[in-house]
Amino acid sequence: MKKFLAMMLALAMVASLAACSSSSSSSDTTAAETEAATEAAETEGTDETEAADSTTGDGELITVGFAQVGHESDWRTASTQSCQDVFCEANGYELVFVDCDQDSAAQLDAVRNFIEQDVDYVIIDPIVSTGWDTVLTECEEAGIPVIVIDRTIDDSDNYTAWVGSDFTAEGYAAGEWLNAYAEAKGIEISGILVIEGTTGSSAQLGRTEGFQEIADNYGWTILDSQDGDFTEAGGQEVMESYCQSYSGQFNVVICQNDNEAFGAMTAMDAAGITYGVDGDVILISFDACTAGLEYVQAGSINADFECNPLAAPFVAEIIESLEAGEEVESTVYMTEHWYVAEEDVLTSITVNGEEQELTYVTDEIVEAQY
Ligand code: GYE
Repeated sequence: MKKFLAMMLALAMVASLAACSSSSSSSDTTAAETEAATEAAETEGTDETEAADSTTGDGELITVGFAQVGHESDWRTASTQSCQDVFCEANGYELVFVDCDQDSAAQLDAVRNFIEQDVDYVIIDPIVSTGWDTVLTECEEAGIPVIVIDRTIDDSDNYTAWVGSDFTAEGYAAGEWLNAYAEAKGIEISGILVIEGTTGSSAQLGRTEGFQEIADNYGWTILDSQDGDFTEAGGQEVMESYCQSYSGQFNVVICQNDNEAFGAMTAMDAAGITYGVDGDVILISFDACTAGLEYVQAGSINADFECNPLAAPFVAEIIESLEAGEEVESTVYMTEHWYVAEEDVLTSITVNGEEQELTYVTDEIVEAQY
């Protein structure tokens, strides 16, 4: 899903830069600033909650309805916090937040309620990537711009912009890291077990596809790949059954998010299976939230492929531009880092011919993480 069409809305307004926690200071938001923010998203990622103050000339707040996936993971908590920090009254917004609890039908209802409430903008983090066409048309007919964040919508491009991560690239990186790491350590990959994220979510689809492609290239055996629903309980349950079914047959476990990895570690502990830098099983995770990085630093997770949840400031920039009648970038990728537990084994990997740096986890990195 890549759209490069830009969109303009004809509402001019004065904007100022301020985070909710700091006092407002006024300055006009220009196209150049918006472009700079987009650039920053692509090159640096963002770890700030600073956003443009959208208070209109007449002091009216901009209403934003956000249909959030749920509260299944640390990543999700960070994403929600970021949106609540940015779309607050001090920044000129009224946020209507709905936690859809991983229920796709509830998410469609939430968007329809936003239309009924006549919000100014709708933000959707789509639980699954399909089934969106009708409701997006309804938003369009109501004249409400939709901004999609994080996961993608794959069966419609009827929305204004998307801000998120390249999940397939994350899967590729995990695969290439595994190959380079196993080679460097002289480890033969005997069998791989995957604990997937929510079936049908673009995060699950992309990470699965990316890793599978690399596994096929190297002729690895993926013994099993089951849905752990991006939760700790799900990860534990799937790993418990893996420990029984595949005892002695695997030495790699890939969890498609940190919380699943936490559950998998509990299950492996109970089964007496060692993992991580000093263990028998190489453990790979995605997200790299604070708790995940702590486990990387401790050597329990070998490598953690970051997914940056702080999209909200970039969404605010897009809204500011739309309010000012300016063109917006319709596709914004967050920048991510690949975190590893060992400093002296590998410093980079090659993914599709491109050299990508690996980041060794230190105290400073853990402290700075969301
Ligand atoms: O990896 C997981 C969360 O959509 C990228 O959803 C996100 C995923 C993230 O539950 O922790």
